[in-house]
Amino acid sequence: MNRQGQGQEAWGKRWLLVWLLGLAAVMAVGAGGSARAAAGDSTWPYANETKEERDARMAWWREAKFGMFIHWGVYSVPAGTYNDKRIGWIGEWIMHRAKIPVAEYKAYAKEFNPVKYDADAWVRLAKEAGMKYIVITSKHHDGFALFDSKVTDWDVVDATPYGKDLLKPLAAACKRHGVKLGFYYSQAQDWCHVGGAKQDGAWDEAQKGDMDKYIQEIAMPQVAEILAKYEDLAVLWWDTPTNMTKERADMLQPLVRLRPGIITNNRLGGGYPGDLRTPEQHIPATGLPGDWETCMTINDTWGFKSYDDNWKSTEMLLQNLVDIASKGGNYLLNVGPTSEGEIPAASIERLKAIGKWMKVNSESIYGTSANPFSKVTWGRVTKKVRADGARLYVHVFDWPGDGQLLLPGLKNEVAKAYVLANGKKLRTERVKAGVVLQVPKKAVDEIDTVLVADVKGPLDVEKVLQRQEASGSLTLKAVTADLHSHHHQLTIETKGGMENIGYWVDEQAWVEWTFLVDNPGLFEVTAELAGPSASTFEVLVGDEKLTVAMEPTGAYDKFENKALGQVTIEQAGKVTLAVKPVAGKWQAVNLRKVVLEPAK
Ligand code: FHN
Repeated sequence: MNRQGQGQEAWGKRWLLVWLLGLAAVMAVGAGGSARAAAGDSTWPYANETKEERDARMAWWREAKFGMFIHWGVYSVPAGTYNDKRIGWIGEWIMHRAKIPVAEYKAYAKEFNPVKYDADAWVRLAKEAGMKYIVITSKHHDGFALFDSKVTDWDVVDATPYGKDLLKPLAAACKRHGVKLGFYYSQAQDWCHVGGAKQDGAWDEAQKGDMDKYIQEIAMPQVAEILAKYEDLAVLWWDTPTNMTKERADMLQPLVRLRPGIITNNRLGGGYPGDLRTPEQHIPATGLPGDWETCMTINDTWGFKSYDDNWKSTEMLLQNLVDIASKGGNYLLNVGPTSEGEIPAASIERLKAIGKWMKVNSESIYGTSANPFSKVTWGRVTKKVRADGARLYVHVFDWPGDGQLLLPGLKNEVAKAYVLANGKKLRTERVKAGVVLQVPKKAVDEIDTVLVADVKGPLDVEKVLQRQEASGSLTLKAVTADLHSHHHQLTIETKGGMENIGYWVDEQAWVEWTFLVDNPGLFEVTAELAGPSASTFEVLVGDEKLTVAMEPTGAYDKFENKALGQVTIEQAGKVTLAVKPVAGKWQAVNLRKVVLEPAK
């Protein structure tokens, strides 16, 4: 509603009160705080939290594992097209990418009329998919609020024909269905309000202004509004800290105290770590320390684009969920509804398919922790540790043709093993390399059949090294590599149904495999690689080094087998093979595998 005159004054007084309360709370922490946040600052509201308190605060989120991200706003009206031109990249950035003037962009709001919006159906869909929480864009970078903000008229109530708060019914539906609710809030970038940050600068005079003033007059009161108004709010999801100095972050951070116990992410800026790390559109190869959440799109956009049909398969989405759980993270999977309020059918279809699998197998996801084994090539493992042992959930993506599934290095006795979907008991056999589960001929689920193995006593798994095959060859796959990169930037991604080491842009990043050789000698080294540009790297095996000048394959997904040269392995035993970029001559390469074959 328009808050002119009296209304504005009343709001101003309320806001001042909220702000003073926040400030008082900050000062209280400052006086008593001995423990400090990683950022070393008392404005971090959980500075004095003990480990037990933190565990209790994070408990629901750690149990949940799977959430729905919703990017919804005025950008769903142009839906990727401006002046009859398809605008590249993600849909919610259309205003920025096409440099649409503020007044012109704001006119789209007149067509934002989500009459088909059914908050209850959205929450039921999330629940059916097995998602335990929802995070929705209360305000994205275009500055448009999906709630009835008293701070601005650039919101759904004042600027659209729909005229009703969109978040209220969602909050009510979440409460009804026991789904946790979080709000995304773009605290720094705001392309419509004066002074908000604009990545790469403003493109319209109407945007220019003082960012501190923007933080004080728009971001702070709006954050206070959402925290005060939506009492069940469980997550505050900051995004893109463009120009967010420590001083600016310090203005926003104390507000978090208005909703005690709320979880925040690491994107506020100003050096604040928040509660979660948030890898975007990729899964860190070996997970991350602490709590983390990979957010991902189902197609290639967050906000709705009418022509983006590059939908990921159910198989990929489901295996991503399992992969993330096996590395100890959460999966926040996005939907981008239309301006009429509909979630695209392709998203619904995939979420329902995931839900079907979750109905049978969700106990292998919720509340689980990371894989205890050295990397396995047939799938992933999640686990639940109990006082008297542990339950292993063995997720089989590639069903073994010989009916034998090795749990490498498992020392514990297996008390019982069965197929989760039908309870069918499995025989187990202890072998030198670990424990073998004798599995049926056919997988129960083509995408991921889950086997359960209950083991006795404290979990005891020895890291098992890959061994040379009887033929003398060794296939070193992407999934079994140890990745070394700054901020866990290197990752394992899937292209053409096969995993590769990807995001290898940093020439300091390198990878290695350690394996056992029984029959040393001379080996031919080949690798399956892809990359659009010429690139030079070294392959180091023991004391030997091959310098490889790779010809381009044409594209990042055009893989070719390349002969790299020959190396001699002198002695039987443990051997390490590393692949390292040559500084100054490196261009990103995707690597599927390195193969060593005895030379003829
Ligand atoms: O710029 C945004 C983008 O539009 C989207 O909201 C994603 C979701 O994590 N966050 C930013 C890019 O990191």
